[in-house]
Amino acid sequence: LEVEETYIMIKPDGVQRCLIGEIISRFEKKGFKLKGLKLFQCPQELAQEHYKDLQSKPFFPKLINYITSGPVVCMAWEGVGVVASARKLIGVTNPLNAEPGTIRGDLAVQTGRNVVHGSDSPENGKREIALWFKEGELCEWTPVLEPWLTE
Ligand code: YYY
Ligand code: MG
Repeated sequence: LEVEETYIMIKPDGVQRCLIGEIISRFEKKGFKLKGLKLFQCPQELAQEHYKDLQSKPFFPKLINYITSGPVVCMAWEGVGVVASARKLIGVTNPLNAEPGTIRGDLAVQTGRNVVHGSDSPENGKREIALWFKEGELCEWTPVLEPWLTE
């Protein structure tokens, strides 16, 4: 397993529902390293670029409206196997099918309001972090807890 980066985003419903702290704390407690964090009003064009693979889907316009309907919280997280692990913490796309204990399983009821995004591959992790963060917005740092999380 390799050190990877993933783009995690609290969607506008998560922000409006006051779930920012709850969601961030799940990744923080797990032991991944936070490298970037901001509250951000996403412009239409960025939402379209982020979800460009879903362009032809019938729900695409609704998805773009949802993601741009209020501020989101953008995060970059780093760790060994972080991409797949974060997807497990998040749970499957439809919150009704998401396992209890996952973010979507615990905190959401509909696919169109599933509170959080996570990159689906290390390549997309890199692509999405580059898309949502500017240079100088990411931090390289060594958490003091590192020796207690990794050997
Ligand atoms: O990666 P993940 O967010 O779990 O699902 P995707 O298949 O990438 O879809 C992105 C996003 O699109 C999903 O989180 C909600 C929305 N969506 C939808 O509104 N209706 C669907 N049938 C499928 C996805
Ligand atoms: Mg996806």
